[in-house]
Amino acid sequence: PVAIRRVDYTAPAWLVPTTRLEFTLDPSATRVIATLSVTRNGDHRDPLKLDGAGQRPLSIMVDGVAVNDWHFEGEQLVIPLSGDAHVVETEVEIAPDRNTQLMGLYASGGNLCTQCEAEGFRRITYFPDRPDVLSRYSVRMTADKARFPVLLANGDPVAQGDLADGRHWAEWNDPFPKPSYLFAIVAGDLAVNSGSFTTMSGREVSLGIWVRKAELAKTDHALEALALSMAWDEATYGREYDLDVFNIVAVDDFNFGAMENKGLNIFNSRYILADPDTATDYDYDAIAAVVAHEYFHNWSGNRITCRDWFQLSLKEGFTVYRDQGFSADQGSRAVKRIEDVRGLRASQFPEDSGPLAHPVRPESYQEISNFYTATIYNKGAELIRMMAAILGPKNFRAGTDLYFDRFDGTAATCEDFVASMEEASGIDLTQFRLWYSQAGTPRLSASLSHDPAARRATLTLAQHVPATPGQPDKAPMVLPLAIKLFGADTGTALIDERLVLLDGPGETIRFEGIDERPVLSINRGFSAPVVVESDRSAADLAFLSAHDDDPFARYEAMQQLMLETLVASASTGRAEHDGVIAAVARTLEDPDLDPAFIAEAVMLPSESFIGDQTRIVDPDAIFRARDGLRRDLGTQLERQWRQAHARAGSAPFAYTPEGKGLRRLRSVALAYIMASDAPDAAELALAQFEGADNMTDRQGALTALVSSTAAQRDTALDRFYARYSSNPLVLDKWFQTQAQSSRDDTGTVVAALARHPDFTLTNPNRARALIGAFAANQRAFHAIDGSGYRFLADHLIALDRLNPQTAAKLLPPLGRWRRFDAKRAGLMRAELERILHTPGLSRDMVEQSSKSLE
Ligand code: HT7
Ligand code: ZN
Repeated sequence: PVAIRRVDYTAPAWLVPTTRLEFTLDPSATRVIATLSVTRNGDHRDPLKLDGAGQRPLSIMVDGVAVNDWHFEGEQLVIPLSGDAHVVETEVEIAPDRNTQLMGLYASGGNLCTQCEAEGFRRITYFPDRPDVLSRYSVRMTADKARFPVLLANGDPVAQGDLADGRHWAEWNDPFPKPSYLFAIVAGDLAVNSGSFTTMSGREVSLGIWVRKAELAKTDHALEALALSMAWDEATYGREYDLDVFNIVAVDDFNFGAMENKGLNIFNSRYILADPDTATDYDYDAIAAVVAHEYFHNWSGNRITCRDWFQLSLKEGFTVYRDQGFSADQGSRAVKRIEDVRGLRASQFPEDSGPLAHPVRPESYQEISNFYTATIYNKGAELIRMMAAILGPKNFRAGTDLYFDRFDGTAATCEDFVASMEEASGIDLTQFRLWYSQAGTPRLSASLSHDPAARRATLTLAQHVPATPGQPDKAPMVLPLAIKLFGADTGTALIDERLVLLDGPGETIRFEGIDERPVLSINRGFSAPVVVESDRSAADLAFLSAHDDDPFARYEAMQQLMLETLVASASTGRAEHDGVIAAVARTLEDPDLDPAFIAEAVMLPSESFIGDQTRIVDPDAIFRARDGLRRDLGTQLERQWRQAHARAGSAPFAYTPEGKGLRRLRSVALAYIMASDAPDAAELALAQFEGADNMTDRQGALTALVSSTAAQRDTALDRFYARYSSNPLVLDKWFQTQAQSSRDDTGTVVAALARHPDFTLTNPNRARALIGAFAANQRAFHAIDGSGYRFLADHLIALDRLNPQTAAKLLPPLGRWRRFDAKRAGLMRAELERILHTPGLSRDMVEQSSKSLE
């Protein structure tokens, strides 16, 4: 496999100022005529090289004359050109209905749609398919009118008409130069939920959410989220929308969440469709976040795109940071931050400490699709957040203004972004840039001592960045650490919060005038994405969980207390639960706390996060330790859980921050009541399931029941299936919930579900719901007989033949073999070897499996 390296970047030899595309659409044989105006870029004699994948040219013309002096270099079409400007026309035929990879032009639910990021455009036509070639596109589509009554493309509609033979045509024009990965068309039988938005300069924009007619009633939330996003980007970043039309189309078969194609976003239907009966609060939140994310890309991604794919985090990290800010402003900032940090720890931290670790700006890749990772997206967002903290809000906004103004209409780099921040603020970010080039999660040790006689507290900090593949030695990073001290007796703040920038291997900070014994609150708000190792006692953690005035730090103290308890009991087998139980009781009984915060704070760390704290993961011991603490919490606080459950009460469903918080607490409380083994627990869960007027409560009850052996479990699963078997998105929940069960028979149940008539590998959502959820189930996946590993490998090999991208994204759990005992490690490696040696394996899977074995 060939590695593409960042240092090898060279500017494109030819530019393509304009592109005309004519599609004659047919699911089994679509003709594409591409007319490119090309201009030589610089002083060279190189031929024109156009990327292609899977197709052959039917004809090639240069300046209106057929030519045959072209050849292939691999899949690149090489055309010698004598002058500095030419018009090149190619014609190809492609088969969308045989496109199971879902890249390029493909069929989904009888409609046709495209996915071009990162390198899908080359599967549609020959083109320099790289993000730094920006072109103005005009598109004409011709299709059967009965089958494809709606024809959409990027930009603004220009004209449409009927043909005599039952076909019709439409022309669209996008005035903004864009890279090929932002190209999109859709043809289908779709209905629209229309809206409008008046921009800050008074322009009227038509908004449309396009779905199958039967789903129209589920699109209001997405449409509202779109208008809210447009207003938020104006208010927060001064960014206005630029076309007359903004369309979103939902499709069922999609490799990712959504795609920000200029003026024509295409979405996985799970991030559009919502009504109370079928979508959870989590789904509603995710829909708003993804709609916002794709909309925000119009500036951070489309108007300013990436010079090359090594700069992917330039658009993705910044856009995640922007969508996180948007979501935080819609509800509770604290709860949003807790959710984001939990997500980072669940997906990015393990990536950063495993064989697939890579810097936020990678140095090389074999298959770029493998680099749409939590590191690029979520760690990338943390980098922007740290710069915002270091600069302060005013300077940060000045930096983004400068960046947007200076690089508008160009393909830029991460360096351009950081340099804009530096120039606007006058703050030197030289060392900060290491965050872009060094992989690995820094570990920070923090120790606070107190000398009452000298009235002084001394904080000793030290950092270490662990080795990662290809990076054995690391330099110290800049860590912005928000710090505060509280008096252990009075609970009062002893100093105001301050931002300490640790930029060396270690530092000692003195706080004068401290009489009372101080308790350290550090990395408040998760100001730096690091692992903190502190010597704070269990009593101090419990104190912070009750008294810290930063909700995130309060949550964090509780998590740390739980983690230390669980790690100790997993390794010694002895359970000492009193401290956690008392701290949880205090939180539950605090009348001033938001129920949404309580729900987050009282939830135990996941089994995988507990495992991340240990050198060799023992999934069975971790399960026993966690289950034991859950049971003790359930039993000893049963009265409080029942109160919390009842408090969340019977108010009719409303998607409001208050409603969401109460529902969240309700299901967390129900899960603890189930854990208490109270005789009526399963009946209570079934009653919540049956009485629910919304999916959040119903799914919460199903999740509480699915790990139990009570008869109510099967009743609920059967009723759920009967009610929702015709709704693919809800059926995904049915598969997923069962794959997450901690019952002893989950491996067998999941194997049977993989043979269920409703299971298919051709739909990525369904594959992820069962296979992905199973691989994240620590107990079942890591069964000591290796059956979980074998199951995953069998399905990834099968999935790779259909959809390599989706298969490769599900492989990383096998790559964590170094963290397990010799027996499990050997079994995991054997499955990785089996995958790697499968004949015809995709480049995506070769890269993931070979790196995972290194
Ligand atoms: N920028 C989009 C990435 C994306 C994608 C990547 C690979 C394969 C399929 C894909 N679909 C969308 C999504 C985003 O970050 O907004
Ligand atoms: Zn994105």
